[in-house]
Amino acid sequence: MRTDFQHLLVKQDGGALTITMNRPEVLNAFNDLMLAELTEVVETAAQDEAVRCVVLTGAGRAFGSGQDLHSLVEGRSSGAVGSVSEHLQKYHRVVYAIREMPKPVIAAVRGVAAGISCNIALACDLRIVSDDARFIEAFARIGLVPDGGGGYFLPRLVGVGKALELSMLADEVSGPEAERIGLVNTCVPLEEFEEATRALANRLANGPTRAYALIKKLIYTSAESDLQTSMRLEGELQDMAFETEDHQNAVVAFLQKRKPEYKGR
Ligand code: T3D
Repeated sequence: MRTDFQHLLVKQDGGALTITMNRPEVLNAFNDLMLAELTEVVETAAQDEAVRCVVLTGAGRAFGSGQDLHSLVEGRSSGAVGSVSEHLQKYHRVVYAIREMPKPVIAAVRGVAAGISCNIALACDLRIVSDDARFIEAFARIGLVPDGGGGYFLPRLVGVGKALELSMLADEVSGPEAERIGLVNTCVPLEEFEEATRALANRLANGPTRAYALIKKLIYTSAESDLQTSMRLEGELQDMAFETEDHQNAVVAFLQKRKPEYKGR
């Protein structure tokens, strides 16, 4: 995997790949290049067996401030951009890549996550945040609707009523409040954030990767289906999980009263 990106820092530590969006002077707002680079690295990571967990984070004091509004205005005035919905397809590609990634993707959020950056964090499988995190569905502030999958993720995470409130009022949600309402999994003090993120990523990167891929499929599909469909799928996926080396070794390890070592196979 190449690592010489202009707006991303990409670092692999064991099986954990950390992607850092790196435009801190604009709080990691997305321009077209950063979006294209992020898409490339996420799609490459999906295929790379050496990557067993992905962490998405931001450089400096923020996770991300959404679409770069300078680029948006420049694009509009030069007539270079087509319709917004065409532009959004580029964001959708990265959202799909995260959801379809056959391994866990963690959003590690410190500081602000606004607009489409917030919704890309919501597309990830797990969210760990610092207590200085601020989530803002900023769209209504500039007369827009939540995009990048926000209209899909929000009601599923926090319920319809809260989703409407966050989208219409576009007020900030702090890290502790985000944990309380289920928008994120864990909120930790800022001074513990890096270490807690590393520990979570290492734990997942050393886990049963193929089972995690099947779990993603089961949970995301079940959220959209009835009990019968879910249990049918559960059977198909469990057949696959039974065949994995990690499952077979973990059962032997249990019987031998030792800790299993997962290889991701
Ligand atoms: O075509 C399409 O794809 C449409 C899709 C749209 C999707 C979206 O994401 S729409 C939402 C876009 N984002 C926003 O509306 C958020 C704009 N930013 C803010 O409201 C605030 O900056 C924050 C609440 C995020 C953070 O506030 P604060 O006080 O912590 O920081 P700041 O001072 O406002 O920002 C620091 C710098 O970053 C500042 O630059 P300066 O003055 O130091 O030179 C600011 O202009 C810049 N910045 C922040 N957000 C953006 C940005 N520059 C460009 N684009 C931004 N989104």
